Amino acid sequence: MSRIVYVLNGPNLNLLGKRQPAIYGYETLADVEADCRRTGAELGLEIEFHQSNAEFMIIDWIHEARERAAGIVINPAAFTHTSVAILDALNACEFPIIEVHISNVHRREPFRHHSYVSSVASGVIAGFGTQGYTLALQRLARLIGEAGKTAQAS
Ligand code: CA2
Repeated sequence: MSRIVYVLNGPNLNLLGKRQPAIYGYETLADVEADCRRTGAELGLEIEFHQSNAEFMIIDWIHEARERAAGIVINPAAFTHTSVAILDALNACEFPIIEVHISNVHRREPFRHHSYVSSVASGVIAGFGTQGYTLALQRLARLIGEAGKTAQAS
């Protein structure tokens, strides 16, 4: 069974650590990637880490993950609140999906309170800073492990 996990990041997250540290902290996206790779190694997961400002790139990575991965951690950034296309792509996946937001979106502007992605996510993490990514990987490892056990038992 696959142990590949895609960690996908939406628009402007390439600016992490370089602007608005009061909201998003001081860690850069490269730091987040290193954290994910370290945690992934501890959990026996192979990490495919990507960021794009283009919606179609994120959709293409979801399609790729659908063919070869065991799960997705996704911070769709602003596409969270706008993209039916990303929701449709995620709906075609049969593995667990964890939605991550660095900030607590529910404490921010009302337009950030609705997420298209949450309806297809196994779980949502918001407001834990960049630590949310490693928490999401820990949960995903548990869910993937459980799926593996069920498959073996049946
Ligand atoms: O809290 C999150 O992780 C968000 O997904 C971040 C998105 C925002 O649109 C969502 O509502 C919540 C924005 C990502 C932009 O990241 C920046 C980082 C540093 C400087 C500027 C933007």
